[in-house]
Amino acid sequence: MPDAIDLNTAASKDVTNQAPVVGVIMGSSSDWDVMQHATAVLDAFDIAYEARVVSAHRMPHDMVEYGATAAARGLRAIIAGAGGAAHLPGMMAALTEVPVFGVPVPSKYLRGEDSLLSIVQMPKGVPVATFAIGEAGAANAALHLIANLATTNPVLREKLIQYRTKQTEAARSMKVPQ
Ligand code: RP5
Repeated sequence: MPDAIDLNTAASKDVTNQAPVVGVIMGSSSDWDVMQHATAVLDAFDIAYEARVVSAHRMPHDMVEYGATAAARGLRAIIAGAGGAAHLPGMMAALTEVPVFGVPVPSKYLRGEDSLLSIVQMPKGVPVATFAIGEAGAANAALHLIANLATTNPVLREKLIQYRTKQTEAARSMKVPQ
């Protein structure tokens, strides 16, 4: 797991001295419990990222600025998580040509079905690659992004194959509880 960080007090988390290639953004620090499953995968694959709160509704001008500068700052992908009226991934996709991977965060009353539908139902022409609600979606967004980067990066491809092989071995060694 990555270091625990307080996104209320930390404007951003930059994991290495390298320029980030992935932006992990979320609508609230309350999304971090879920979104840290994306950054844990990026940590495991040594991908330089930044993690920030960029609320579509509470800080819309910051969101516009983030999207407008994402490509020029060298971001190759953005993982955006939000819950409820989850406009952040879609708005980010509208603001930049950098590919956006959307993670529906479980919400208090509708358990994230609202988040999922808000993120997945994009109008034609402005895509958000949308993943499962919650932790699996966050981790899989990062893994899918890595699979894309690995198509042109043999070192990353080898790491991804090793990761998948370990997963297969773990599944094969599973026993049904007696
Ligand atoms: C959304 O509202 C956030 O993405 C979060 O999932 C949800 C609730 O935010 P908080 O009230 O917990 O800050 O914008």
